[in-house]
Amino acid sequence: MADLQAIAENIIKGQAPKVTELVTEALGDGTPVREILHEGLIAGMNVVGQKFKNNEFYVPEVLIAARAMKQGMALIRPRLIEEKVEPLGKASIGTVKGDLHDIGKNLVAMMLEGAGFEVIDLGIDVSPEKFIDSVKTQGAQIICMSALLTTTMPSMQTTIEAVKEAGLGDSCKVMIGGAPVTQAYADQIGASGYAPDAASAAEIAAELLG
Ligand code: B1M
Repeated sequence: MADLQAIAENIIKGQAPKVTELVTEALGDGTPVREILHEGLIAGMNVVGQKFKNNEFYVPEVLIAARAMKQGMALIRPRLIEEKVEPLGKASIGTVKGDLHDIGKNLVAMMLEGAGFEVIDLGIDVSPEKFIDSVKTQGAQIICMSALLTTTMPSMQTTIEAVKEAGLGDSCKVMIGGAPVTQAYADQIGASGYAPDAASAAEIAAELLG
């Protein structure tokens, strides 16, 4: 019988080869792919998120755990599609127009994926039009915007206004974050949510779509 707890523990330790071995074994012995995903991979990433929030883990540990998670996901993804396992939701994420910082944005993307979201990563320097296109053509249910510069924060407001003008205000949520961003700013520009760190971002996104 597959050891799902061992998969979770090796995600936390960032042991990608061990995760690959255990996930392959689990798929081989017929463990349902949903269980491998939720009780193995996501369970491990949840602990990583909590440790990051509590300052027990720092960026390098999270990146190493995320790499292990990605390898496990690559193995189960064909089976998830085959068995039509629904993601928690579809999120598009990007650093806003004019802003090239992507370390925090990448962490948020990984935590979203680790929580069970399908993530469309739009990269850096993302215009309002590109965010809107991710909703219209790819079915994103939540737009996640990151900004690290006070000078690029207004692009978040421009995007929110463009979302409303495009008539998508009811069909998609908008979450914002990044070092200079605050809850007060999110309230001021009418964002649906704000998260101070990557682990909270995954929790808030799940709440917003729940
Ligand atoms: Co830049 N930079 N930088 N920089 N840089 C800052 C942000 C700055 C504070 C440094 C400083 O002056 N002390 C300053 C901004 C000042 C301001 O606006 N108030 C600054 C500046 C001025 C600049 C340039 C203008 C410098 C210049 O060229 N004169 C330039 C701008 C380029 C541009 O974007 N157009 C620039 C360039 C760069 C580099 C390219 C050299 C590099 C970026 C490399 C990269 O990202 N690939 C860089 C870096 C590394 C930084 C610092 C040192 C680190 C940022 C970082 O990655 N932090 C930064 C100073 C600092 O913060 N100490 C600085 C780690 C990361 C994990 O944290 O991104 O905050 P963070 O993400 C967190 C949370 O904020 C949250 O979760 C993450 C994990 O917990 N979060 C979200 C982030 N996005 C979220 C989205 C969410 C929810 C949560 O929902 C959607």
